[in-house]
Amino acid sequence: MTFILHIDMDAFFAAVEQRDDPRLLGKPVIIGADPQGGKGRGVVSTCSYEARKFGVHSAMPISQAFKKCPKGFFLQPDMDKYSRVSAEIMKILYDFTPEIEQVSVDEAFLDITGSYHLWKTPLAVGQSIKARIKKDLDLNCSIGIASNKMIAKIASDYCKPNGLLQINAEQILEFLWPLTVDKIWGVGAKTKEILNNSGIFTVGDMAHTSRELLRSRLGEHGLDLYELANGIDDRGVVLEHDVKSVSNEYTFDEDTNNKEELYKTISYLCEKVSYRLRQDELKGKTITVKIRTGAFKTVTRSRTLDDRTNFFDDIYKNSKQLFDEYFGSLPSKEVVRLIGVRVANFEENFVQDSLFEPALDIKKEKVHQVMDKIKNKFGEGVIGRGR
Ligand code: TTP
Ligand code: MG
Repeated sequence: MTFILHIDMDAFFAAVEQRDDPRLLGKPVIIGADPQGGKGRGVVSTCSYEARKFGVHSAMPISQAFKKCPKGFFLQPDMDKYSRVSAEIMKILYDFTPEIEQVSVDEAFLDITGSYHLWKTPLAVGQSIKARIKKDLDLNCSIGIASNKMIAKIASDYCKPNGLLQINAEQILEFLWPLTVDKIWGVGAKTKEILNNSGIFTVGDMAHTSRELLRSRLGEHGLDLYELANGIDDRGVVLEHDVKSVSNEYTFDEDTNNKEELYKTISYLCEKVSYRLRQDELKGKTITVKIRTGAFKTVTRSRTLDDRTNFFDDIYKNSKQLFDEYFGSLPSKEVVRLIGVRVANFEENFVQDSLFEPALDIKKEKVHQVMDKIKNKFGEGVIGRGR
C-alpha cells in the first residue's frame, strides 16, 4: 500500500506577510502589483482568506482587486523572503522523509510509504508536519493523504484552509465523483468546455462515459482522463535525484561589495552544494555562478570542466574565478544583492569511476565521506573547513 502526502501552504505569500506584521492579521491582504489607486497594471499574486471574501483571487487584474476591496492592504511581493521561507518548509519536510518532490514554492509531494510507521499512521505524519510548521514557522498549511498523487492533491485542496484529510482507497470514488471535471489533472478551461458540451460536468459523469467517446472528443488525452476519473494515477513522486542540477543561493540582508564577505558566502554556498551532491551521489561538470546586483540586474556565468566533480575545492575554485571575472568588470560602486552557485550536467555516476580516478581523488572522497558522516550525526555546521 502506497501513501502519498500532498502539502500546500495556505495563502502563502499573504500568510508570510501577516505573520511578519501583526497589524495585518485578520485583515484583507493582497499581494501583487501596485494598485496605484485603481489605475495600476499587473495582477494579484495571491491574497489572504479575508480578502477572498471580497471576491479577490490570484491572477485577477490588480485594478479589479482594488475596486472589490479598496480598504485592503496591498503589498508588493518579496520573492527573496518567500524563497527563504519555502526552503525552511522543505527542510522540515526532509525530517519526515527524503522522498520529496517539491512542485512549487509552497507545495510538495511526500512518499511516506516507507516512513509513516515511525509516527504510527499516515494521518499522524500529517498532524506532526502541521504542528512542526506551525511551531517553527508560525504558518498554516493543508495536507491531503491518499494512495496516489492526484487524490492527495485534490484532498489537500478540498480541506483548505488549515485542513488535513486522508482519503482511503475504498473512499476514492465516493470522494471524486461529485467533483466538477476541472478538479482532474489536465482538465483546463478548454477541455472543460468540450466535456460540458458533451453533457459531462462531474468526474462521475466522466467515469461513466465510454472511453471511445472521450477519445473521439479529446484524442489520446481523453483516455488518460478516463483513468484519472476512475481514481487511477500511477505517477510516482519524482525525487530530487532526478533533478538536473543542485544549487543554492543566498540573499544578503544588506547589499554588499565587501570582497571578504562575498568570498565567504561563495565558499558557504559551494560547501552546501558539494554536500548535497555527495549525499545524492552525484557529480556535475558545469559550474554556474549567479549574481544579482543592487540594481536588480541578474547575470550568470558558467564553465564546463573536463571531469565531473562534487568536491568542494573544485566547485569553490571555479565559482570564485567566475565571480572574479564578472565582479572585476563592474563599476567599483556596484553592490551585490544575491549570489548563487549551481552544479549541473551530471552523467551517470558509475561507482566504477573511482577505479580510474587518481589515488588522490579516492583519498579526498574518503575524507568527504567521513565529514558527511559526522554532519549526518551531529547536524550541519559542526564541521568547518580550514581556509
Ligand atoms: P497557491 O498555493 O496556488 O496559492 P496560495 O498558497 O496563495 O493560497 P492557497 O493555496 O491557500 O489557495 O500559490 C502559492 C503562491 O504562489 C501564492 O501565495 C502566490 C504565488 N502565486 C502567484 O504569484 N500567482 C498565481 O497566479 C498563483 C496561483 C500563485
Ligand atoms: Mg498554497
